[in-house]
Amino acid sequence: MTETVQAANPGNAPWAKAGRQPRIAIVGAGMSGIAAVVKLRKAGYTDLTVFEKADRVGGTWRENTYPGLSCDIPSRWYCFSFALQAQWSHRYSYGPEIQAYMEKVARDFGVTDITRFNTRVTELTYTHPHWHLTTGDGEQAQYDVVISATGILHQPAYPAIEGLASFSGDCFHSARWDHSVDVTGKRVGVIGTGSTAAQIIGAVTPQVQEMHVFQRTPQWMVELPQKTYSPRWNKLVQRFPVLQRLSYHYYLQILLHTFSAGTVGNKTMQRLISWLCRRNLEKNVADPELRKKLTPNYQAACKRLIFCSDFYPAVSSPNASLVTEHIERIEPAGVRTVDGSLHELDILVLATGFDPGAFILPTKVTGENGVDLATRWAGAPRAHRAVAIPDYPNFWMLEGPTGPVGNLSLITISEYQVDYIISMLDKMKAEGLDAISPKPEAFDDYNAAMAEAIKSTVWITGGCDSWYFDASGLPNLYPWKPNRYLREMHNPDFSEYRLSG
Ligand code: N01
Repeated sequence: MTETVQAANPGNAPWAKAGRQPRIAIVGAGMSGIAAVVKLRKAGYTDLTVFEKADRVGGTWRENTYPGLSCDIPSRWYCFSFALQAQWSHRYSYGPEIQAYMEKVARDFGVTDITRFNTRVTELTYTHPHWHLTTGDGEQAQYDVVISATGILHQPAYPAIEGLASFSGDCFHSARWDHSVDVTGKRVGVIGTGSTAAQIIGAVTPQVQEMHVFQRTPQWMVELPQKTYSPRWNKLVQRFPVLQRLSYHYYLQILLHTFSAGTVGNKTMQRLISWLCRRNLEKNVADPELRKKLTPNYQAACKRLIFCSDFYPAVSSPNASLVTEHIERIEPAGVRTVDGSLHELDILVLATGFDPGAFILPTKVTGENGVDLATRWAGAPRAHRAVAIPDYPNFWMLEGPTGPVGNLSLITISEYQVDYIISMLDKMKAEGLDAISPKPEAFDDYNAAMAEAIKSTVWITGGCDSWYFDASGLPNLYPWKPNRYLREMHNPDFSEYRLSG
């Protein structure tokens, strides 16, 4: 431990002027942290330390272990461009396979070697031109650059429902699945009908005695065109790596130009998404009453579109009931709804989502002039091009606020963001700069343009509420086509930045 502190404090001279490597702290060893290490090293930045609060890499794929966990982005695209893999068992991978892939890539590329596991970063304080990092153990160290790779949805949101603590059965959040509890033959309740709930309900309903689905708002969903890859096909892909690369780009382009384009104004795509959702509902839910209850009153893709083929058959099965009456309170025996019914349960699963405004919080991040990040954001996190914030020099975010998240591979987005950060580091190196941060006026102009553009996206025009909305009353998302964002990441405009040194 002492060794790390000493190594991190060899001197106060700014790295680019002193002609040495920048000491870079990366917070989080999920997929964006892994991407950062591999790409930074390849670009020649080798003095890297990763801080990971848990005992393994993997981020969201380590935290989420619920039954049915899978990724609705095709496997051949949901992977690192520098570590394409031929051997995927399915077109859409299940959670354990993705977690194994993350661990393998982290091992193969030496990420685990430089990761300090079980080490939570609790404070980051900027004193020109360095960042002072404090861990949960009270250890302190100094870095030239900090990269936040914490992900977005990592703080479970527990519903504020009266009596929740009084439930006498087993109760847990979807992201804290209790594997010691056997659901077989039990009366199970699931609160929520988002992407997570849909996967859990699809997987668990056939095993349980009763499945009670507590739906506050219906969701649009399309079928997931899942398929098993044959060993023969995987062998062929392995033998001809060009097929891996072709598949990667094929899925990237398809998603960019279809579902993603549909959310930011492409009317043809919007109509196609709506049609696919309606057809899915009509095809897979025979009971007209049930279909009515499952039909949203807002436009498809307004909330994050769900890709799931198991949910409708599960909720239509004889042991399932869809409860649309609102929850009044939770009692020791189960869930009481406003119509007075008590839904008696053995197990209650809270598939109620996450705090979408967390990002690097609750780490206390203090920028220039003592500006506290949580205070600055005040529930409406903003960043310049989703990666940087004025008054927080040499601090970069992967998957930061207002990025193009949604039905896209976040791995690709992270990789492009790392390329952007590398351009900034190269600039600092070439010009001997001490610090780099967005100009407040560039940040304001960018965010004003986003606030205007977002009004015509389906996230607002679609007429729904979702976790995309923050305290500003607007969705915390990139309002233009995601390929524009990818271009921006590869063409940084340094005139938007304050370059000091
Ligand atoms: O969470 P959510 P999630 N009483 O916030 C309901 C990603 N993901 O974990 O719609 C009753 O979407 C809430 O109801 P309402 C993906 O980006 C990806 O499912 O607010 N109900 C909603 O139904 C996704 O968008 C994959 O009215 C309450 C649900 O809980 C994101 O994670 C797989 C309630 C929360 O849905 C989050 O998905 C899974 C209350 N008090 C997830 N509070 C992939 O395949 C909340 N709800 C890549």
